[in-house]
Amino acid sequence: MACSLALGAVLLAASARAQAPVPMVVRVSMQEFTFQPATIHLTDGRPVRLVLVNQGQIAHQFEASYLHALPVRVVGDALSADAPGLDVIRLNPGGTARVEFVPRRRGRFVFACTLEGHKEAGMLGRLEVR
Ligand SMILES: [Cu+2]
Repeated sequence: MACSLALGAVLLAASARAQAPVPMVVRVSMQEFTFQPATIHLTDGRPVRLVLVNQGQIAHQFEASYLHALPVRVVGDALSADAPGLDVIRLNPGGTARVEFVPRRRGRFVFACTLEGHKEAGMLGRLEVR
């Protein structure tokens, strides 16, 4: 009895994994002083994986108030973390990180590099969630 219950749980886990939607992958390049692309189109409810890559000569950050209170998974060169929200990700030159989340609100939301002077120099963009 206990044995068949365990098997059922395994089958359930396997089918849940098979049905998990494939995330939309968007590569976002960071450099002095731009994000490329500057406009990221997302779909409400569709999982997304942002692949942030710092291709500049100095450190840059990614901050979006949209992600402050949204569950996210961050996977970097040396870590993997699930968090109830994301404040900021800072990447050194050549650094890369993946940010995974499911958009839960439609609209247009600004993101930016919040290192001093970078946003003012034009290093910002927009999440468009439809
Ligand atoms: Cu910057």
